[in-house]
Order: sequence, then C-alpha cells, then structure tokens
Amino acid sequence: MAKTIVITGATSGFGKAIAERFAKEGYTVCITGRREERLQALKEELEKTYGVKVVTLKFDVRNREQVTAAVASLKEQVNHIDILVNNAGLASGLGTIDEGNIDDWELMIDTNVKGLLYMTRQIAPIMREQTNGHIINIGSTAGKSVYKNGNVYCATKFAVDALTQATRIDMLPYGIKVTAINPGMAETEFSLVRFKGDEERAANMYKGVRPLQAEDIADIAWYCATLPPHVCINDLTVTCLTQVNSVYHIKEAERIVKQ
Ligand code: NDP
Ligand code: 8X3
Repeated sequence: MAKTIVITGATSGFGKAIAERFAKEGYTVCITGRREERLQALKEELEKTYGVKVVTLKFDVRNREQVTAAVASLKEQVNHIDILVNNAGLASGLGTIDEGNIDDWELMIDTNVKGLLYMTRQIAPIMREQTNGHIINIGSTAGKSVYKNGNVYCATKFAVDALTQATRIDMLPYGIKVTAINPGMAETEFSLVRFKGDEERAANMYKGVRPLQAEDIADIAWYCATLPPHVCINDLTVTCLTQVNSVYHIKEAERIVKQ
C-alpha cells in the first residue's frame, strides 16, 4: 500500500516541490494551503504525471477549527499517515523592534508557531496510535541566529527549533521520528510575500547569489524520510555555497575562484 505524506503550504515553494518529489516516488500526497485553484492544479498535475492519489485540503493553519476539521476529513480518506511536513509559513516585513508592524508580528506568530502547533496536535496522536510516523518541521537559519530587522520572524523560527526538540522528546517512546530542516536563503515566493508583492525588492534579495531552490529542499526531505528505521536526523541546516548563516554571506562575484 502506498505511504502517505501530509504537507502544509503545498501551493508554492518548498511545499509544492516536496509534494512533487514524494508523488514521483509513489506516495499518496495530501496537499494543503489556502489557494484552492493552486491546490486543484497541482492535484491534476500529480495525478496525471505520476498516477498517485492526491488529497487536497483547503484551510488556514491559523484557524484551529479549520485545522481540526481538515484532519478529521483526511482520516476518512487515508488509513495511515507516514509523514507530516509542517512547512506553511511566512515572513511579513522587516523592521526594528521599536517601529515594527504589530499586525505583521501577529501574522508570523499565528502562522509559523501556532499553525505548526495546531497541525502537530492533530496529527501526533494519529502517529502515536500507529506507533510510527515522521514529523518534519521546516525551520530556518533564522531560527539559529538572528539578523538585523528580522526579530519576530527569527523568534518564530527559534520557536520552531524549540518545538522540534520538544516534539522529539515527547514522541520518543512511540518510535516517531522528528526532524527539523533549517534552510538558508532560497528562491521561492518567500520574499515576494515578505515584501508584500514588491517584485523588484524580492528579486533584489537573490541578485548576485545562487540561492537554494525548492527542489534542493525536496531532495533533502526525501533523504531524511528514507533513512533506515533506526536512523533519525534531528536537526539539519542547509545553505547555498555562499551563505554560512543568517549573518555571513557573500555574493558569487566575491567568491575566490582559481583562474
Ligand atoms: P512560499 O511563500 O513559496 O510558500 C509558503 C507556503 O505556505 C504557501 O504554500 C502558502 O500557501 C502557505 N501558507 C502561508 N500562510 C498560510 C496559512 N495561514 N495557512 C495555510 N498555508 C499557508 O515560501 P517558502 O516555500 O519559501 O516557505 C515555506 C517555509 O519555509 C516557511 O515556513 C518559511 O518560513 C520557510 N523558509 C523559507 C526560506 C526561504 O528563503 N525561502 C528559508 C528558510 C525557511 P497559501 O498562500 O496558498 O495558503
Ligand atoms: C528564510 C531565510 O534569511 O530570509 O527563513 O530569514 S531568511
């Protein structure tokens, strides 16, 4: 029987690439997000290309009732959940703590922290009952070291780091793997969302660098998910070649290359 993966935020970026990667390998894929048309388009594409079962669930991870109802509906459609990828998330704005936009702060905290908690709270008992499963949380280099004006976004990703460690401890007796994947700068819709649709500012973020691509993260998720049963990656940080962490990065042109 095909294994099942549930991915939050599969309408774009990492989530979409992870859905494609696991569908290609024959998984039943449950894709979630708020943009219905994108969910439907991806479902059609994956079913047609890979002949796998695709379940779509349209909900907002910030809404507790919607999360509960979505997972209840999923339980009717699949009889086992092998992997949950808590990926849905965003940065909204950049600003100092004394002048930051409080609506942005609430949006990031509600999505990145509370949304991840709501999903985990619904799926973890299912995995506990199964006595197997794998929870993969998408953190960030921003959850390892803070950067200027990143305050609240960084705090949400530090929270993801703490919650991943805590979930690993809580799920330890049940044979459930828990992994944090912490990417550095990656070219998705992330910056477009952070800068509220300002395409030029978003594109500027990646000028002169060769950032990670969504497919790189999908390959890493596949690697983490396919290790032998006794092996669990707890914490994995990945950046492009020219980035060390949230603070230290250079442009491609600054890289010393032997002529
Ligand atoms: P994208 O903007 O491309 O994708 C974000 C996804 O999250 C979308 O599918 C979006 O779906 C979903 N999402 C956002 N808010 C909600 C919500 N309230 N309810 C349900 N789904 C939601 O960005 P990325 O792929 O880059 O981001 C994915 C994750 O990776 C995030 O957690 C981000 O913080 C993290 N990350 C990104 C990095 C980067 O540089 N790109 C680096 C490190 C971590 P929809 O709008 O349809 O709801
Ligand atoms: C996304 C990477 O550096 O923009 O988490 O915060 S960064």
